[in-house]
Amino acid sequence: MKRALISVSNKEGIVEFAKGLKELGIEIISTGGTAKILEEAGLKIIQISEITRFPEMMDGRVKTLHPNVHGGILARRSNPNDLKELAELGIETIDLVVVNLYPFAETIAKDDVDLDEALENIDIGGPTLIRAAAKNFKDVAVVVDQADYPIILEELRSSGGELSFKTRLKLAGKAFNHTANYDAMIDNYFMGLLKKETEEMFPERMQIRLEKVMDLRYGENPHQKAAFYREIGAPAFNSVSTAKQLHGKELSFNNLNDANGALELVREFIEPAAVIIKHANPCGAAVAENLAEAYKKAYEGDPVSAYGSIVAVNRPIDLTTAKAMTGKDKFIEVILAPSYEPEALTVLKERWKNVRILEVGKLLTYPELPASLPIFDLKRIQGGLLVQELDREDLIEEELKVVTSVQPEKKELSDLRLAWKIVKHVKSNAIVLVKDGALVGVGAGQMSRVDAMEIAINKAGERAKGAVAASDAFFPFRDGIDLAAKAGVRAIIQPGGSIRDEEVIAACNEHGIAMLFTGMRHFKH
Ligand code: 93A
Repeated sequence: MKRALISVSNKEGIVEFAKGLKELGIEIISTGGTAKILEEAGLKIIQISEITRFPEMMDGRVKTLHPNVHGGILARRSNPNDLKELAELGIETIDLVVVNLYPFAETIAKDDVDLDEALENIDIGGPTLIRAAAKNFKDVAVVVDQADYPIILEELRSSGGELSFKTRLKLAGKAFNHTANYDAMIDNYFMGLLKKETEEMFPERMQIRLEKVMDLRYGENPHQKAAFYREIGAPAFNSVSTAKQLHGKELSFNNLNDANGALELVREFIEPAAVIIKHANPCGAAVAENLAEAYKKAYEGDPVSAYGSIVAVNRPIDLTTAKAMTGKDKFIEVILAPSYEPEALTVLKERWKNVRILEVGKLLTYPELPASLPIFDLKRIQGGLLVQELDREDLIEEELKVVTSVQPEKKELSDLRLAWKIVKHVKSNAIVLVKDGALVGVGAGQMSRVDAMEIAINKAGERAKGAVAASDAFFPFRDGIDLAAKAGVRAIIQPGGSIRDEEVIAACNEHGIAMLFTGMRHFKH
């Protein structure tokens, strides 16, 4: 390796890297801003204009786009003709290309960005350098990620200035992935502009691009290989993908899925709330005046199922809450909270060596999530993904109607609202029973609604008396209502819209149950 071309927007770590290259006897060619930084650090470099014999033009729009550069990168070292042409034209080979691109993502993430600023931040020369070097990876190495600087230096030092075929191939793959993502981001931005013009929800080429975060030990089952990918360019707000792990074993595939379910449910609440998740469905959920109380009420929802659960809360965990969580016979797999008071964290860590403790930062509630971009909900099917907007709707007050002659009491009304928030996060067909601000029974993922009702009632046991129920979609028959009445349920909230609504409402009036229609269903499959 004799010559490197360095042209980077993000200049972090570049001086040390360039120094390392120089020590190995590698010459450095560089563009305007990068050259300045390197020279200031006392490194002797070759200006790009000395290579192109052209000044950088039009505010740098054209600086490296030149045959003297690209010939030097693209020449096949094993092809005598390529080398002869280079010699005749007085072009020297370039063996290492170090580039990171104009910060397009950061630019368009700003609130007040205008089109011209966005366009100026579309890098043309950079991707061209990267793609040329990656194409010719048999002879040239390309570095696009500053995290690779130390690794590259290490290998160069130990090998006497060469990089292995495998390293070059790996770098080249990463490089093409990088430019592909970069272009996809630009496409998304343009499609977003077009969307504003046409008001189309999902423009034709809206791209979902994923970037690997890490390999997972295994998938849903130990014989399935798996990895965790992050959606590139997704609106940034606190979620499982951005959470910081403070303690415990590595998160598993199922942990991540359940943790996501827990966080998305607890995001619903404004008052202190705790939710307990098993297999992506809630088995406990409660609101109270303080977090410790909310946790205790959530736990009482179904203490048996809470063993080995995922717990999420929407307030910093204090000592009292931590103590309540770590009681005898309790076992929690994952805890998610905006933050932890130091002594609470100690209690949790000491109780379980392996519990995964995640800090998610202040939780945004559904109405606070960024409204301008769609937040996607992705569902896997074989060979593809189903893409929809996230279901972030709560009750629409104008749509909410009492349809029975029986009116709900004030306390029932607040439980009904709570039940409606919870049922949205339960797999369909879903029925939940709520009493005194806490979930007391769940029927999840059933093929018939009446079965879901029966399971919810059985779970609630005695507590069904005086409880309220929520159903994620309409009741097709009155059978579910009859069961609820027998168990002592006082009020029901559901979307309505069945051809048998009349019959269902009549059943409620007969039993003295109040019924509310929301006009919106919350299927979750
Ligand atoms: O405007 S460009 O698309 N035209 C070019 O010819 C070109 N060559 C490199 N941008 C170009 N670059 C980019 O400049 C690199 O990708 C890098 O991000 C940046 C480094 O510029 P400087 O060294 O002047 O800070």
